[in-house]
Amino acid sequence: MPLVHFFETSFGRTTERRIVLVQVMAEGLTGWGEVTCGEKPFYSYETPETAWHILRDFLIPWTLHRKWESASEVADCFRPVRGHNMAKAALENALWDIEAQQKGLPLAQLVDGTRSEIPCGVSIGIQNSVEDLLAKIEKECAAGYQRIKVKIKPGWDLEVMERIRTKFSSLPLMADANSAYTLADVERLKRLDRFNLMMIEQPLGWDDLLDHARLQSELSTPICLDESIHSPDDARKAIEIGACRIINIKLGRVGGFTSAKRLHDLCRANGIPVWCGGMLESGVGRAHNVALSALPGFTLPGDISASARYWSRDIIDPEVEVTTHGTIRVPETPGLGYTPNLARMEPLTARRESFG
Ligand code: OSB
Ligand code: MG
Repeated sequence: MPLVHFFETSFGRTTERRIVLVQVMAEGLTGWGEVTCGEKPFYSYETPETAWHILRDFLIPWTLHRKWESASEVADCFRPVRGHNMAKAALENALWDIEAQQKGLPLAQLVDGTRSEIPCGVSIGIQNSVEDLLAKIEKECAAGYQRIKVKIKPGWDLEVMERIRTKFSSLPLMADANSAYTLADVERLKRLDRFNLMMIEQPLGWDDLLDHARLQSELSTPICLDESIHSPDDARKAIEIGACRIINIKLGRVGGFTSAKRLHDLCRANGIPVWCGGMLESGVGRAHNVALSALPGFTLPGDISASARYWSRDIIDPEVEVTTHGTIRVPETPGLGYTPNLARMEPLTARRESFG
């Protein structure tokens, strides 16, 4: 699926998504899940190829022809595979979709969501010029989004923030570095404190907690961890050593709803706000993100914006839409609440494999 506009982070530019979807048929119902990994192993080691392999050779054989009482049982069965959380999440989340349909409940309600409307922010990538970035921020503010996140890296940081703050002095603003810095940059990162950012996301190593704790003790801006948190246990350790004050939860990165719910509960018990991250998902993954964001601990606006920001035509009906006050209404119909459109997927499909 070609993106409407390229998306650039400190690890590179994406113009086109290649997405693995999982369609599960059980007891006359169909559930959907999305593997949210990038095309290249830059955000994490997972790619569409590794996900296909792990699903085909391990997770699908372990899941087929078994009686499942609940989607919540699946995570334990997947435990022998170390990592590969995005492959796991796609299949587990499809089963949550089926369970919600079986019980006649909206997915949000099945996973203990309480909100009827969720607050939304946008993530704006690195642009060709600061002028382009300022124009994009202006447009998204006008659309009603409740906070703006911009991507930063060394050389696209202090000056850019200065220009943003000159024009938008009180805008709820944050920065995401996607691991572009090291502890050698502490002085540079400390200079971000003056911009009154809601948080700085994942400034240091993708697999690090300790250095983030060191950095957090030097910064007044809260650190939010993304790449470093793969499980409730990672979150417990991060909180214990003070590596962050906020956590971004992504269903794929943490391995599905079971893990995401536990992580949410742990953060809530510890007074750590969470929000739902995005991975440039198609409508399928986007629908799962909407359901997750209905949980009560998701108090900060997430990176779940309208389908139209990414796709000329999304693969679900209706598409995800955002209100003029920057929210998404949580669907009230059973299951995902959005219908995957097979006819629209067909011409986009490069490969298909069935198991049964
Ligand atoms: O770090 O949050 C991130 C996209 C791809 C990989 C990593 C990230 C992102 C985003 C975009 O920030 C969020 C979105 O709009 O889907
Ligand atoms: Mg991030």
